[in-house]
Amino acid sequence: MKNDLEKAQLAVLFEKLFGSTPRVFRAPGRVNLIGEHTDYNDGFVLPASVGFSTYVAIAPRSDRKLLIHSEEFPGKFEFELDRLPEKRVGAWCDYVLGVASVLRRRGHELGGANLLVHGEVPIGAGLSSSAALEVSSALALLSLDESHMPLPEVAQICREAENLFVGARVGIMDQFVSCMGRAGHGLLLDCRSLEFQFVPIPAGLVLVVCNTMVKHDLATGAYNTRREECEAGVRAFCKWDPAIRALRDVSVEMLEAHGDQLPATIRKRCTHVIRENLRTLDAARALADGDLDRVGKLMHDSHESLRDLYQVSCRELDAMVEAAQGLPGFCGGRMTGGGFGGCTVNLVRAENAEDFAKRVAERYRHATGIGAQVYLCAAEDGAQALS
Ligand code: GAF
Repeated sequence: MKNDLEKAQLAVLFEKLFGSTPRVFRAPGRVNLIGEHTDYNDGFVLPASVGFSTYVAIAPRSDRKLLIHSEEFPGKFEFELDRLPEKRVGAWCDYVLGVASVLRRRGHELGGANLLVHGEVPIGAGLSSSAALEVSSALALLSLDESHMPLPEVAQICREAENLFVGARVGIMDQFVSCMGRAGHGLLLDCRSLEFQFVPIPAGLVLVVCNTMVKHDLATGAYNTRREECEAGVRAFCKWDPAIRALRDVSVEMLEAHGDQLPATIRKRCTHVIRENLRTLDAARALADGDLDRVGKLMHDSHESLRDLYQVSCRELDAMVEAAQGLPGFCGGRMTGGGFGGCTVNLVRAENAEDFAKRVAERYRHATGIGAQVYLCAAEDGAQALS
């Protein structure tokens, strides 16, 4: 219903702007239930796609220009398809351009097109507005030559766009779940093999996403540093077992045997990743069994590990996690996404969700002086063509 409405409104606007009837594509943002900073370590993640989406309307042009417009993001961009920039231009259109450039490099003959973007995923909140824009743009651009690409491949193209064009060394989680998410389910993904399974989220639970409304500047630099620290960990463990290719391959026994020979910071980062992988598998089982006490405990441990070992939390995220404790209907919560601001995710019983949202925001304001936004979400389906 909501998607039909968004599609119709965007199509009307598109016709007014460009004088032709578009096709419309949608891709959602995500929350990650558990499995943080594990994707680029070939590990496991358990995200869900949520009801905020980015919509892209597209229609071909007769020349070889790419026009990228949006009503809510600033700037109207025009590029020659045969002279696309090699690297980011420093604007939101980079996510679209990056995808176009990777598709062309892979041999897709894109023709000229007009694109109109409508994004409702909160920006900078750690809910993957960039993956939603990449994936919806990829589906739109692929429709130009009627290409049928399996969605997991679309996810890989989008990740490549972000790694090589935008210059952010992200893992595959966000793009994958934006493509493949399923209503009512978390998606347990093996980020090495890309095998996945859907884990039902017990009926009667709401995903309450609490936005701290802060995003610290540190985020991008620190993300890349964490990746380098993990790589340093892999190099160290390789000395003890040359078969180790990623932290995914390091067992807890190996960590315990050799951990004290690692520099303290590297040891902390490795400990987080190795144990977070186990917690993620454990949480997927517990969620499927409806063992919410166990899921809650694992989410709690995940947050502490991200705070103390991986050191990607911040005062506001900790305050938001703290604010949820003990509220009626609360089953578990933690920071979600890359960290240094953004959101927490909370599993809350449906009958308590409205009250939880109000009270968590009050407590957070009391602790930090900041007015939060709180979203009551369900896991929704991944990307799709709407027309
Ligand atoms: C960001 C990245 F984009 C993901 O790939 C993932 O690494 C996440 O941070 C941390 O789990 O969202």
